[in-house]
Order: sequence, then structure tokens, then C-alpha cells
Amino acid sequence: MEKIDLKSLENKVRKKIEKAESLKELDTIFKEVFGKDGEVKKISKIIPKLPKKQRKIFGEKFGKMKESLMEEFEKKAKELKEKAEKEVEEKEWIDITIPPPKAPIGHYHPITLARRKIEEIFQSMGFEVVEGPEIEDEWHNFDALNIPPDHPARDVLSLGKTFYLKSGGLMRSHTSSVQIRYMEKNSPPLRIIVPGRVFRLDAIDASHEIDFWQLEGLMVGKDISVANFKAIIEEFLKRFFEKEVKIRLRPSFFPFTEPSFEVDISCVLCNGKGCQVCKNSGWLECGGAGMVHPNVYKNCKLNPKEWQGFAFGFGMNRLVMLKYKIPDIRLFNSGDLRFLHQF
Ligand code: FA5
Repeated sequence: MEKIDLKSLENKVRKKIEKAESLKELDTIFKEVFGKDGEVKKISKIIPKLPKKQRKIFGEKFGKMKESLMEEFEKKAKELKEKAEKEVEEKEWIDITIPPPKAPIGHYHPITLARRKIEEIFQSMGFEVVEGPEIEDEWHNFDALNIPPDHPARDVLSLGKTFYLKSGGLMRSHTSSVQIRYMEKNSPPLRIIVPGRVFRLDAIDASHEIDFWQLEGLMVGKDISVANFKAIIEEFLKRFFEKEVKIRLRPSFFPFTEPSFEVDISCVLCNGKGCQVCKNSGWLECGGAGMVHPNVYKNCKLNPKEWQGFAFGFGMNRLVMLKYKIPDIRLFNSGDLRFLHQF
């Protein structure tokens, strides 16, 4: 009969329990001791074979050892469970008082921002904001504006640069078409602006797009003059750029205005002193303007002897580029969010 050293077995198991670092490890040790093929089972099998007297003493000792090891296991298990819970608590600790990260919000396109500002300024001066179709017909885009089919003036307004549609009609090449649409339906006195998209088959570069914006204006009454035009435009520019801006009118030609002029504004970047953007001239081109041609009134069934007024058509992208110091017109339609996020 082999000698069973309960004491050393107990010490061995106690040491193992003490060293256990996780519940899983402890469970493995438990199975080694109390499991099917565990040491305890093995001893239990031996006990009935012992002589009666020895059996009783040994049995009692063995029972006590089992009990005390069981207690030890339980104690350790409780300890390890608490430790594990504490670790989870520390790892998964959530501060519910921290504000959540801000949800990303969209930005307005600079054209939209400028458009709103422009509309607000002109509305405060009694102008109505009007829209017209982007797909036009020859009558509104050319003919009614005193640009007959065989007239070389069609070249001035980029006949070869107009997008014609297979289905008939064309993409409007300027917002002046809306002058006609409005005067066909409304009698003067009138004051309107038309901020709108226009399309031209131009070669794209830093200052030319094929899909850009114009700001049209029309003011007609009994005695509206160039002086009114100058005053209104200067007031508009001052409020748009938030600084004093001078304007200069140069003689020009448009079939739908007489006289016609090119409108220059004093450079808003160098205040007219001369810089790279204005090519040291102190002036920037901003668009065309003039007094509405008598034929335009006639084409809208209005009496040219009765009415007079001015019209203008500015490059809106140009105005926005100057306001926000945008160096390249191509950025507007680029869809580049890094650009848009700056506004
Ligand atoms: C016209 O389109 C006339 N309808 C303007 C007008 C209206 C004159 C009413 C008189 C009375 P023009 O083709 O010059 O004119 O264009 C006006 C402005 O649009 C230009 O000064 C320029 O600032 C802008 N523009 C023209 N082409 C482009 C382009 N490809 N890309 C960006 N801006 C352009």
C-alpha cells in the first residue's frame, strides 16, 4: 500500500491555488484535484481498501483536507471574480457627463452665401428677385434682345459658344433673357435682379467656366438714368464688399443697350493702389451695362417713348471670388469639400 502524504498534497494544492491568476486557471486546478481523474478521486478509491482502524483516522483527515481545500478554492474564486469585475469596471468606465462629439454639419456654397447677401441688399432698395428658365429659346436669349439671327452681334454674345439642345432650345448664355420674360408679363415701373446660372462653351481657365453665374439687373421707369445706375451699383458694392468701392464706366457695345458700357470697380483687394489681381491697374472688370435699347421695349410690347431704364449683367463668380479671395473659378464646381468647408 503506497503511503499517502495528505499534508504535502494539501500544501501542493494550496500553493497552486495561491498562484492562480484567473478563474479559468483556478478551474483547471480544481479539476486536477476534484475532477473525475483528480487526486481526490484517486485517494477516495484507496480508502475502502485500508484496514478498518486506519481507514477511520485517515478518512477523517482526508475529509477535513477536502473541506479545507474546497474552502480555499471558494475563497480564491471569490477573490479572482472580484478582481476581474474591477478590471472590467475600470476598462469600460464611461463618463456620461462628457458631451458627445459634434455631428458634422454641411456648409453653404459660397455662391449661395453671396446670393443671399445680394438679394438682401437689392430687396432693401426695392428690387424684386426674379428667376427664369435655364433652358431657353432663341427668342428670349437672342431675338427679343435685338440680336437678329444674321447679326454679327451674335458673335459678341458667343453664338458659337452656345449649347444647343437636340430636343430644341438652348442653355441660356446670359441672364438677359429674363429681362424679356419679365417685361413680357409686367409693365414698368419695375426693378428686378436675376441671379442665375448661365452656360457657355468657353475654354475653361482660372477665370472662365462653362457653367457659371450672372447677376442681371433691370430698372425701368419714367426717368431712370445712368446716374441712378451708378448710385445703385455703388450702394450695392459698398454693402456687398463692406467697404467704399468706386465704379468706372467705359464705352462698349451690346445690342440690347444704348449707350452700353463695361463696368469696372476699383480693386477691392488693394483699394485701387494696384496689385497682382488687378494687374496693377487698380480696376477690375465686373460686367456689362447700359440703357435699355428701344427695340427691346418694342419686342416686349412696351412703348420706348414712354419708358427708360438701365440693365446690367455682372459675372457673379467674379464678385464672389473678390469677396472671399478665391483664386480660381474652377473651385466653385469642383465639389471639393476642403474648399466648401472654408465657408
Ligand atoms: C453679357 O452676358 C451681357 N448679357 C451683360 C449685360 C446685361 C450687358 C445687361 C448689358 C445689359 P458678357 O458676355 O460680357 O455680357 O458677360 C458678362 C460678365 O459675365 C462678364 O463681364 C464676366 O464677368 C462674366 N463671364 C462671361 N463669361 C464668363 C465665363 N466663361 N466664366 C465666368 N464668367 C464669365
